[in-house]
Amino acid sequence: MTSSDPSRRRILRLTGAAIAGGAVAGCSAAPGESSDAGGDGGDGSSDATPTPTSSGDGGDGGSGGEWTQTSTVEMTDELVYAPKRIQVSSGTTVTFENTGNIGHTVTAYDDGIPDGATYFASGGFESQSAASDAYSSEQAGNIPGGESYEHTFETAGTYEYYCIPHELNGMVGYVKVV
Ligand SMILES: [Cu+2]
Repeated sequence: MTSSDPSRRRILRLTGAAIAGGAVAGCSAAPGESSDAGGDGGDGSSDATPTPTSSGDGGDGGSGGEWTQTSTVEMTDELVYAPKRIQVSSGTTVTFENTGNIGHTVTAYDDGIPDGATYFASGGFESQSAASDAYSSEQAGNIPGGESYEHTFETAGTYEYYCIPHELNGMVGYVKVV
């Protein structure tokens, strides 16, 4: 169990990009890279359907997804969290690192965290609506390229979070705490 697995990470990134590809046209910020990333996008969770995955994915991380044991999640210009699903032990601090140029947020769904768990969102907001409102008005909570956000996960269970500006591109991720 090493903390990273480059080959798996690459696979997840590619499938994630393919999933996001259908809706990327809506994001005018993508520099250069048009997302003709090919692939079939089929990691079993969504069958590459271009429909938004806001909360329909459920709190279990979707069906058939693999859980990567790592404490680092990259946010990329492909508008994905990579890996999309990670598993950590209780007490682990997870770093969400923006490795691209496009800004992102890490914003938990109010109803996507275990009972008794602490709400988390980049910008330090205490609820999804607070995070969403602050982002809308002044882009608060934005994580620019090269910067990162950390959160320590204590309560066991599955957490679902999303990127406010790219939720409709399918930029949603999961953390399973065991
Ligand atoms: Cu994003």
